[in-house]
Amino acid sequence: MKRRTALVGIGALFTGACSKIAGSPAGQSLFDAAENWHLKAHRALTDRRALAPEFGKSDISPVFKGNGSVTVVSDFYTEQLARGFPDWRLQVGGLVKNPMTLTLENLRALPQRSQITRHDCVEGWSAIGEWTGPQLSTLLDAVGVLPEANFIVFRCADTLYGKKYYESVDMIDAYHPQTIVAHELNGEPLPEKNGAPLRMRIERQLGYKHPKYLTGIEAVANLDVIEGGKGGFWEDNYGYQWYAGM
Ligand SMILES: Nc1nc2c(c(=O)[nH]1)N[C@H]1C(S)=C(S)[C@@H](COP(=O)(O)O)O[C@H]1N2
Ligand SMILES: [Mo]
Repeated sequence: MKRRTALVGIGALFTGACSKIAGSPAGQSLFDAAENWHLKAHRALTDRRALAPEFGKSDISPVFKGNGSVTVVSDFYTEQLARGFPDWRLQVGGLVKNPMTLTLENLRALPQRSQITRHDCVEGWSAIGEWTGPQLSTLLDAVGVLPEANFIVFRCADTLYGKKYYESVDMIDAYHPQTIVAHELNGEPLPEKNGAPLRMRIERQLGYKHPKYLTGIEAVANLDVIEGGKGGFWEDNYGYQWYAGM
């Protein structure tokens, strides 16, 4: 986290984070948009590094529904799902010193974090589940994110309504302690509908910011050159806010 978060004290967080985003063309349009009362108010009123609430085992929802894509339509996926994903690879690259390609075994060998959290979907449902996996900060520290990088983009294997799913967050959420690359839900390998074999958990954000079927993690300077330019599938195609912090 550590590196970036350590650079900014609580006082500097507001100006530091804002000037970084405002410096990029995508960031500028984000700031111009009417939506940004939410981002600005949220940053002014809350410490974005605070933890999302965590719950007890008895709070875990009996069913954690699948939403959006509930599988990946490809022969590779079907075959890998049947075999426990031996050939699934997570690429970690972009603006980094040492890009890496990781297997599930590699990810399981890292220090793990488990957290029982509530997932809130904008469509009006919530579910509580226990997620386990390495912190994203561990991976980012391992590859060495370059100072030019302002955002982390998440690549997914699925398409939804004919478009590739992807998402992105800023460095505050990327290095947040509850931002993990989850490979387990409730102590079992991720179910197909919930994003097997890998999905992000970014607990201070709404449901659509938690990409499933994860294949890549990419450090970038600007979001305007990625896919539709607004930082995510819902943002590009359906006008959702990029900043969905809670
Ligand atoms: N790759 C991918 N990730 C995704 C989606 C999707 O369709 N594809 N849907 C999003 C939405 S809107 C929600 S609410 C959650 C749903 O997660 P769940 O299926 O585990 O309930 O995943 C998010 N991540
Ligand atoms: Mo959602």
